[in-house]
Amino acid sequence: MSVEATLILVKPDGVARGLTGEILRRIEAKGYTLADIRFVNADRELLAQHYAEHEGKPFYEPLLEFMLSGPIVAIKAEGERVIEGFRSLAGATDPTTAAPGTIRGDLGRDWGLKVQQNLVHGSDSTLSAERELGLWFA
Ligand code: DAT
Ligand code: MG
Repeated sequence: MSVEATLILVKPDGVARGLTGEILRRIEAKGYTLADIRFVNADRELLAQHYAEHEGKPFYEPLLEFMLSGPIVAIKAEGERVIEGFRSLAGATDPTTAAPGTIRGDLGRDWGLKVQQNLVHGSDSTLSAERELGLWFA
């Protein structure tokens, strides 16, 4: 058994499009537990810490601008191998190529929008999960 906790974010596009419920439904339907949830208007400082690994990349500034553009729903989800499991539910980073059946593949749009508007974030390792949960659920 390896019960883990992960940080999931419904990004501003997901909240604005009214997809929070659908995303929560998929998390719960998979059998994961919602351990904590909050509505956050993130500031630059929080986002800079959250996306520290991407600082300096060409998409970093647009990514931060996008994440500042509206409210975010932050979720602490728990379950057996939930870190890997949610990444699998979310699908590939680019919604255009994300597999059908995934959140990004089914619900992500690409009509001139940017890759960063891909609905959700999920921690990618136990180390990042711990770090990110500390930032969003301080
Ligand atoms: P993921 O969210 O799948 O873990 P990531 O950690 O590599 O992807 O990147 C973080 C976010 O940055 C991602 O959700 C969307 C944005 N992003 C990544 N690569 C990008 C690119 N090539 N162009 C535009 N945005 C990008
Ligand atoms: Mg990532």
